[in-house]
Amino acid sequence: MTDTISLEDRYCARNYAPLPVVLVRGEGVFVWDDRGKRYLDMMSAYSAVSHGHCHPRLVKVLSEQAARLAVVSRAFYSDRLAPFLQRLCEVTGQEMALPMNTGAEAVETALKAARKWAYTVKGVAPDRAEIIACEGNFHGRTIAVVAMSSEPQYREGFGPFPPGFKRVPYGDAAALAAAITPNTAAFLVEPIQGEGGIIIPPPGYLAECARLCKQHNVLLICDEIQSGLGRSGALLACDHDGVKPDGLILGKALGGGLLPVSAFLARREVMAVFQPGDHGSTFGGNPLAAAVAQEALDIIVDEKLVERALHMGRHFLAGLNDLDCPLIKEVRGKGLLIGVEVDPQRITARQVCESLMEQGILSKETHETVIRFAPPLVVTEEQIDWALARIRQVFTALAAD
Ligand code: PXG
Repeated sequence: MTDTISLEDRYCARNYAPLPVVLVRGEGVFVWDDRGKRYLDMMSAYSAVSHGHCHPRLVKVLSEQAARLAVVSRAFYSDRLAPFLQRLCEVTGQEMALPMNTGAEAVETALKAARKWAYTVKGVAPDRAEIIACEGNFHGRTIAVVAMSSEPQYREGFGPFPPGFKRVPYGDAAALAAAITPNTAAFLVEPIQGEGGIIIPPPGYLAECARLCKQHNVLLICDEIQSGLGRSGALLACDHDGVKPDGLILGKALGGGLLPVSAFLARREVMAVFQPGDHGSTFGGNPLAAAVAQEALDIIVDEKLVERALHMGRHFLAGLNDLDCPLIKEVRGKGLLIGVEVDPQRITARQVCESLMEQGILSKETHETVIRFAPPLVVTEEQIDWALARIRQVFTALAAD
């Protein structure tokens, strides 16, 4: 184990600080380290592994498609892309999709769509389009995306940044109303802020934002890369507020935990801004990704992963609320996207994650104070109860220290 860790430290950029565990195998909600110890994965690769590790149906489609045709680029049609995007549009209620690979690329795609829509449809003067984002947002790591970030570490040393972005407090529709100008192209928002600390806005917030956007001819673009595809106990977290956004960004779980697959989806009128040559990606929409992602969507329906996330999430949240430990400041979540905020005067989230790891539960802190619990959506009630017993032990032991 130490060999692997020191080798990675020598050859891999130190842009992460992993917990000291070397994982070698995964199956369903479990992963195993190089000593054969089993862990319940409560992180799911930041929600990318909603289907569980190495889902047999996904592995089968992946290997069959890999042996048939994997990558051709969008210079040609493939028999896999159209059926995948048709299915994706049907399940999300959107009209058209632009396939990419990582989340940040799909966010960039949304920003480009919004700007070009502002110039060609809304009539904003050249280079004056503004996009409004939220304090505490997380939309990825590219330069344009971190230009929107309020987190100093994500920005420091990476400027200068492109102009045209503004921020408003999250959860405050009045602040959005005050920030909108005739040049506003879009409001970009996470229905639940994941990386920001599992922050759930007040009920009705998104519906009020949607009303304001409609009133001012501003696109409402929801980043559901982390919150979408069942994670929050609804197919899309914006469904909780009955909102259908003008633009929708998906990633992570769309690739079934096997491949990076993302997409920007929108109404026909918005997507129509893209002409051949405007935007693209060598790998975006490749047949291998399309086949896996289509199967991933089918599994969400067949295995009722949305309903499972809702019920298991309620059970898990109730159990965490019962912990009643002085180290815990707040427990919050929706579906299986749950955060436990600890008192920074008494403990760091990292210490809790390290103790959980010893007990066979993998999780990862977000910021210094929030422990994220986001298991694969296939998790069972017994597995949650098993985890709750260990989480209780860990908090009791740490509180006694
Ligand atoms: N939007 C949201 C809401 C996300 O949570 C992204 C966009 C970017 O996705 P990609 O595929 O480009 O990473 C995310 C990603 C990290 C990190 O270390 C990223 C996420 C969560 C935790 C850590 O960059 N979410």
